[in-house]
Amino acid sequence: MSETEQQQEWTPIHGAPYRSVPYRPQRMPEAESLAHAAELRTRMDERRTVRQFATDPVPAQVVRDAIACAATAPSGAHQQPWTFVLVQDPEIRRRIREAAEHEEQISYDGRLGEEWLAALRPLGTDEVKPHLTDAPALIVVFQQRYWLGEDGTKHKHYYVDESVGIAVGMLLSALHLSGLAALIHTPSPMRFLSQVLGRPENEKAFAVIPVGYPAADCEVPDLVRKSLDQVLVEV
Ligand code: IYR
Repeated sequence: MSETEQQQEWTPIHGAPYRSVPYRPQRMPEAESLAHAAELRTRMDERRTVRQFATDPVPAQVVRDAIACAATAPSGAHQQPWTFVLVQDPEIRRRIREAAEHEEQISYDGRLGEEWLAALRPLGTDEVKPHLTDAPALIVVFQQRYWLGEDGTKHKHYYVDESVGIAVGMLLSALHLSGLAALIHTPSPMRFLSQVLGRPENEKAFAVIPVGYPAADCEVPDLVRKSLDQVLVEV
């Protein structure tokens, strides 16, 4: 067990009462808090979704640490209903790309519908997905819809979409703040990911996240983010 991992192993004991422990983080002085918040806001605004990746390797431990950050996310009933599969093997990335492009071809040929295709046009996306093989790492995120007990009993998980969505948000933030670029890719349907990666039946693919450095000639759409005034209502 590495130093960064917790000493105590989590086990799925359903219904066990929680033991409370004191939580007394030192209160941050206001000036420090304001400075951190302003800096973080600037850093986060620099994040861009990247679709053109350099093939250079990334430090795997940075990705593992980002996944560990994601796994600190809050979750419904603290069920932590996520599995992150880190794929670096080029042959498996090739198989994922092949299957994703097969599905995307059908989607872009009309399965998405004209309204959806029109919404995507400004982004310039299509069925060709070089990022799946160019990026040196893929994180395939699975939701655990339920927990399968040793006796085969299914234990339902709650707020799985919300929990995994929050974890993925934290993952994207951690990757960005650690200097890596990422793309949240949602090939649809995603069943092929369970097959290629041999995941159990309680897991459902949620997203594929290529991770790497932007290509030397990377370009991103000239997007405008909503201003704070447009997204914040104060009452
Ligand atoms: N899954 C497709 C389509 C797609 C959908 C949305 I919403 C996007 O923001 C981008 C793409 C694809 O990955 O191309």
